[in-house]
Amino acid sequence: MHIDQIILREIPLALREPFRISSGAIHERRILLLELYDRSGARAWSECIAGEAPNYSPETIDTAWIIVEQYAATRLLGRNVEHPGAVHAILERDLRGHQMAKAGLEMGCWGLAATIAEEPLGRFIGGTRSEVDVGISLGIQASPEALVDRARRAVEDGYRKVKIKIEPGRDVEWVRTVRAELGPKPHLMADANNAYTLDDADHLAEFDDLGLIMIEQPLAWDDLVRHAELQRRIRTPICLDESITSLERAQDMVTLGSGRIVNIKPGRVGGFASSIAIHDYCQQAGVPVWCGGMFESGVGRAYNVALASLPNFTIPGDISPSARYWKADVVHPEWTMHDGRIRVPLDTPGIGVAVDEDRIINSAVRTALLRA
Ligand code: OSB
Ligand code: MG
Repeated sequence: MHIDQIILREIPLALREPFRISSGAIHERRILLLELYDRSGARAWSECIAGEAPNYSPETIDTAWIIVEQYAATRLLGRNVEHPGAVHAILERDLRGHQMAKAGLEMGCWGLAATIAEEPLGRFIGGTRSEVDVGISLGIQASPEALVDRARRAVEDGYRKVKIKIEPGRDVEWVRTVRAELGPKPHLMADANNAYTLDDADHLAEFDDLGLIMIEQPLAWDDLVRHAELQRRIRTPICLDESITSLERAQDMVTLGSGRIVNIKPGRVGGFASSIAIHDYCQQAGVPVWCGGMFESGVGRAYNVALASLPNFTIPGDISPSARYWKADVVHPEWTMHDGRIRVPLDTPGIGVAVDEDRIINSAVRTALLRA
């Protein structure tokens, strides 16, 4: 692989409905897409998941743009890279943090390598599934009744897991209402996005009789030690999202007992090599993993679907179909769900979907062309 050009583009993508989590709301995504060109003429699209504001991680689309443009892309341009598995180390050396910026490039290299190898991305990385189980992430609603209504519709639509965003004042009682209305069967979980402290441990323990499959990231975004203390005080398994930014943090989670499940978002951990390493480590440690989402366009979703085809992704991912997010996605075919599953594209080499290039070029609000 020999990348000689990378194009960055930002496009606006309006959400069908606003999405609110404990740390902020979004109405429209600013999507950062990358296009990588190999010297052979092969090309691949990828996506950087950084958000609009630094309320999930310290990164934003604007910081990611600067890091890719000024520091990271030059390390790959004009350089011969034997295998995409080597890219993570190239980008890590003396470039601290900025996992999302690095991951946009790193994952693009995997997409490009799979394209050149004429293999579907899922198979190229060792995926074994031909379908992945789908969950939905429900933002904080206006009332418990509205939440019950959304959750009921999700179950009727076939989603295999319903994740409920929570915050103080909209937590145990709201989830209890959903459980009471929907019965014991649906797989329910809660995601707090750091809204609590250890002082809330007794309150969080009230989730224990609601049969949740997990509670995601109740405490601070970079914490492991307090999560370990909390896990000793509640029975509901803790799943870490924000806190897991590398293989080492996943190992620390297991060593400290900070959680029992890992949400892997490839963008959050620096890309596919790191995601696969976390997957493999968790598999041998007996820790289930699932693929999280960041309201990606269909391009980022292609990478999540491929990743989730690895064998230890045993819990349904936040990989909903295109229509859950957008009026029209930027890929063809759009991602669709059948019986609560999304098919892993195995007939097409590379990321498995075609990108609507005209629409992306015409709607780009900024573009940067980077050359060797
Ligand atoms: O915590 O998982 C999260 C979206 C934005 C920021 C953080 C999170 C989320 C989601 C979205 O839950 C899941 C999806 O993409 O469907
Ligand atoms: Mg989360």
